[in-house]
Amino acid sequence: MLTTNKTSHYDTNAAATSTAAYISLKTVYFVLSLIVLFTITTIGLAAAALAVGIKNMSKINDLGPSSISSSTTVATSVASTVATSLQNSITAEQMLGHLAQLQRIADSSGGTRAIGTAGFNLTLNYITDYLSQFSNLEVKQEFFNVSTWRLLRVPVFLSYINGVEVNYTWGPAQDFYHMTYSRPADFSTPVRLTIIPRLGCDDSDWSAALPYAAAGSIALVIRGECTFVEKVNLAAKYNAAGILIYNDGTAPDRFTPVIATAGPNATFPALGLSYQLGTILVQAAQNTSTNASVRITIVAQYVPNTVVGNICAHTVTGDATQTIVIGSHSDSVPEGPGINDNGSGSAANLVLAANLARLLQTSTYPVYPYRVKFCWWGAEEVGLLGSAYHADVAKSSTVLGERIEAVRLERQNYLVNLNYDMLGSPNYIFGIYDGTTANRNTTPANAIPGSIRLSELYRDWFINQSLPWTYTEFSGRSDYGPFLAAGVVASGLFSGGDDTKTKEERDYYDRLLGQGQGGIASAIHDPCYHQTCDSMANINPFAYEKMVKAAAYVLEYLGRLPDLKTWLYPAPQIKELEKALPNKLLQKYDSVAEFYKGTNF
Ligand SMILES: *C1O[C@H](CO)[C@@H](O)[C@H](O)[C@H]1NC(C)=O
Ligand SMILES: *[C@@H]1O[C@H](CO)[C@@H](O)[C@H](O)[C@H]1NC(C)=O
Ligand SMILES: *[C@@H]1O[C@H](CO)[C@@H](O)[C@H](O)[C@H]1NC(C)=O
Ligand SMILES: *[C@@H]1O[C@H](CO)[C@@H](O)[C@H](O)[C@H]1NC(C)=O
Ligand SMILES: *[C@@H]1O[C@H](CO)[C@@H](O)[C@H](O)[C@H]1NC(C)=O
Ligand SMILES: *[C@@H]1O[C@H](CO)[C@@H](O)[C@H](O)[C@H]1NC(C)=O
Ligand SMILES: *[C@@H]1O[C@H](CO)[C@@H](O)[C@H](O)[C@H]1NC(C)=O
Ligand SMILES: *[C@@H]1O[C@H](CO)[C@@H](O)[C@H](O)[C@H]1NC(C)=O
Repeated sequence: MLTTNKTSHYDTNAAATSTAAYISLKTVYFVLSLIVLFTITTIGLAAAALAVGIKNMSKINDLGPSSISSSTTVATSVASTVATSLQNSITAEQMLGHLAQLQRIADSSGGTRAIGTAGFNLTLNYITDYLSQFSNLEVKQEFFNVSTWRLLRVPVFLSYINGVEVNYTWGPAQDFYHMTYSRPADFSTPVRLTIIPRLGCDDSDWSAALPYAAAGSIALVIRGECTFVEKVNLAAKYNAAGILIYNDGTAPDRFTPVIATAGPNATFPALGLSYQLGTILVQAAQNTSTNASVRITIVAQYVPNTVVGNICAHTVTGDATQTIVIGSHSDSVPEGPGINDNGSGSAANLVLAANLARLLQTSTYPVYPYRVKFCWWGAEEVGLLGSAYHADVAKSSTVLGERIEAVRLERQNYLVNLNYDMLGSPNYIFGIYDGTTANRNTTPANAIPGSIRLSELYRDWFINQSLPWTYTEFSGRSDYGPFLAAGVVASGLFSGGDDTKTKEERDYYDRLLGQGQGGIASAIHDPCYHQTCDSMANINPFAYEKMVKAAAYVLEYLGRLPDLKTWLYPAPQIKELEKALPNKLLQKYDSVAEFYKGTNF
């Protein structure tokens, strides 16, 4: 998850608060070109054919108390609630058991589960093996290619002011840090610095660069107002030789280097600087007689075809042409193990999948008329590539049960996509995607009324449980985006990322949860967002369990509706919306662009 999902919380940068995190270079990947080669191998995985991973897994299992090593954990917890509900079958321990395994995988793989690393592959093996061993779901993997850059050495950054060379220190809490997607660089001679006035968010800023034109210069830009990617895109438009985005020192967590992504359009080196270094360079660059210039060396290897996998597992009962898709992402960012982001979503999805599969096999639990498909998307952290890939394939699929065809609803097989990203943030909110905020320029009218209904269904669950809840932006910046844009109703939950808990929010949560339980005002929801400390200790088990119970409630509710399609796609409301909206979408949804738009400022 790379997004600030709430409106007007664009001014935090959790990553910049990092103090500890040094990254093992062996494992630092940064992804650049996102041209995904749409060659695909879909492998149906019969449980019997799974000899490979099982061996590894039993090794993993021996390490901990996860439900996988003792199938009884799952079995008993489900068995005792057989006659009741999916919701009652959920316990935090089940999710935490899986998270412990994901944490071990990250620990054994250089601290990350990012795509292109062993940690990512082991994550996929773990999910596949677990489902094959402990559920009767039909498991399928699909593979696609993503191009990445792998950082091979610590980048070097030198300044020359009045002829004096200074060599700065790389690191998230040091002087500078490379931005994800930065291109390699090796400036043999220093390149002049220039200052982009104001915030570098408009053409007028870039055409007023001082003392030199942006073209051919290294541009110094302060963070703020617009996203990092927007600044980088303008730097590209004005032919800058590189970009340095520096922190603004406006809060205690805004002094360390900006840690950010440059987005896939960067064609030049892009670094985040500390407030102090930014200030020094701006001062020097203002005065042309200092002859301020810099040298940057970034050594990285282009890895053209990193194989990334999606996993989907579906129930063996239910109508395939009416499928409920439950998604979460399986990758982390390179900077950390990704336990809340999105280990928490991945583990929740595993528990939902295994528990539902068990319940559906018990005689007292009514079989849903619909197929349920649980998916773990790869490469979310580099632009929602896994889910976008799957949705694209579904749009041209001729396989019954795997089709997205929003225009002729009777041929639409994927009825709804429920997305679970971060669910256990320490300073959490009970966040529900607000269907009313779907982008009207990229979302077909028929997906909107159902998405609003789903928001209300989650909300009512929290209200009934006397729990607080918060609507969060439904921006298309997570894995549901490609489905929504294809006309599939979508919704989901989000416990908060790099945005800040307000005092009002804290007070409201305090009121409902008990004095002192409402979290910390003015602190971000997940202080370990995209960092090494996004580990097991970074999970709030109470919030996590409630979120997954809410997810279970909604799944069961939908599964038991007599006419899900009509509930999700109410014709009168869709007609009304169609009248109000232009009959053609004004904008094509672009998962990569949407994803990076969400990057904090
Ligand atoms: C968890 O899943 C969500 C939603 O798909 C995603 O945005 C997030 O980045 C994921 N986090 C990790 C660590 O995989
Ligand atoms: C990925 O790229 C490699 C090398 O070009 C190719 O051999 C392979 O078939 C591709 N795999 C997929 C799944 O597209
Ligand atoms: C991960 O798995 C893919 C697909 O099987 C393979 O091509 C790749 O080499 C593996 N990567 C690592 C780091 O193990
Ligand atoms: C700058 O420091 C780095 C890291 O200490 C070192 O590898 C590099 O050689 C230094 N470069 C110069 C020009 O001093
Ligand atoms: C500009 O830099 C030169 C050389 O360092 C210095 O002598 C001069 O005082 C500076 N001028 C201003 C206005 O700071
Ligand atoms: C300015 O700096 C560049 C690079 O360090 C150098 O080549 C050039 O001679 C310097 N010019 C002056 C006037 O100092
Ligand atoms: C909330 O409680 C009411 C009254 O018991 C019930 O009718 C409704 O279905 C419940 N809704 C949810 C979402 O739990
Ligand atoms: C990259 O540039 C293209 C062309 O200007 C633009 O359409 C696209 O949205 C940009 N991508 C991102 C991630 O900003």
